[in-house]
Amino acid sequence: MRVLIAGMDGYLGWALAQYLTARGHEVAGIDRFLRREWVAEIGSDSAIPIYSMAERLIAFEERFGTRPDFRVGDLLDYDFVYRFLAEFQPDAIVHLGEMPSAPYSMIDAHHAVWTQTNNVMGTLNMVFAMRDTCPNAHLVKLGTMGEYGTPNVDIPEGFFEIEYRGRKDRLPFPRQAGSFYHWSKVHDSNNIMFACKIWGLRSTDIMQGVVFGTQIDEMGDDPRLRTRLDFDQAFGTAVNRFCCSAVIGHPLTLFGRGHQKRGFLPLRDSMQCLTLAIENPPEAGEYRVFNQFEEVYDVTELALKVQKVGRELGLDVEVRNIENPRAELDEHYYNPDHEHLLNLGYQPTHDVEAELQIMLRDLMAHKDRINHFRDVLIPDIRWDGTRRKSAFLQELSPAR
Ligand code: USQ
Repeated sequence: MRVLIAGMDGYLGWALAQYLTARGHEVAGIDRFLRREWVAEIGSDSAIPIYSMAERLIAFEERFGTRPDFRVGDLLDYDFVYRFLAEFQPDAIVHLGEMPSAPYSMIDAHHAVWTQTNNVMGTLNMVFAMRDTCPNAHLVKLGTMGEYGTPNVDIPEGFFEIEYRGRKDRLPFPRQAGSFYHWSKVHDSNNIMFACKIWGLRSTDIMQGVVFGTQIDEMGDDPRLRTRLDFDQAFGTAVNRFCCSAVIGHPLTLFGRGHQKRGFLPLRDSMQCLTLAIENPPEAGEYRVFNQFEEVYDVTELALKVQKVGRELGLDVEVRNIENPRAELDEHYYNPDHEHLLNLGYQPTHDVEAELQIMLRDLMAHKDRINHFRDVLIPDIRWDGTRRKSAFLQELSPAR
């Protein structure tokens, strides 16, 4: 299939380009390299060194015998999106090209407005360009499990049957996102659902959990094929942060009581699931929702697993609860469905500890690099709009 990846330079996009090419798909890519700029703005860098796109593409061709048709461009530039879609005529578009950080969107008005403008307008440009150039293509849109929030009832995959005042309907399950970033994904979902309804487009909206992992097998040993791995307070996800902390002897930071439950999945499972969605498109006019995660874990449970695996590798790993900079429940019910991908053949990686061991070994090779940026492990972006650190955080990093 001809697959266009928007956001090909990112954590998922660069891995997906390799995973799909290795399976015989023809890949094209778009990126404006904003992720590199955002992480630099936070004062950090990827723990795993990453190369320029020019160097990446040379390595790609050496390994796979072909390279993606890659263009530097902005999804907010409608003419650019229109022209590229018209020319490439994709069978599937994987839209990963959004600002992905909840804390970044909560810094101030500027960051919140920017996040929603970038994410919502980029997706609108994408669906309009699809309508006018490749209406039969399949839009695989990266949403987030965070769209649902943490309701005190089970979470279905997008829709649920409801009986209200004696009448029944199948309606979108209520969304209760927890940051302006997560709300941008809700707005995208609504716009895509509407575009499918009125224009007959087809889309899979992926409600993905929190991803962790440093590599997939397709990358081999070539450092130029490795994907980025962030650990700063904004762009680092929980387990990736825990592993980087473990490597440099920084306490693993559990926010609040640390009993937030989320769906987590290794990077290699994310690749498998996205590929299953691409290879099994919905009908024309169908908008379907997949909840994409391997299993639900409590963040403390994962921190303790990192501690255990770290100790086996000789690391001195401390786990500490700190004041939660976010406004979220840290003790709650959480039971989302995730049948759709399993029905398509998803085989989850159940050995989380083996994955953590690979991660810790990979990251131990970059200990000095992580240590250099260690201050970014400490969260000071708070949901109440202030940027201050608690006494405990001052003790960890008095310099900031
Ligand atoms: N957490 C800690 N300590 C940390 C970092 C996070 O306890 O050092 C907690 C957070 O408070 C939260 C949970 O771990 O309750 C997950 O936090 P996260 O930063 O790993 O994930 P989140 O902000 O929810 O966002 C990430 C990705 C985002 C994606 C989302 C999927 O950055 O793009 O949409 O995971 S989900 O969480 O299912 O909404």
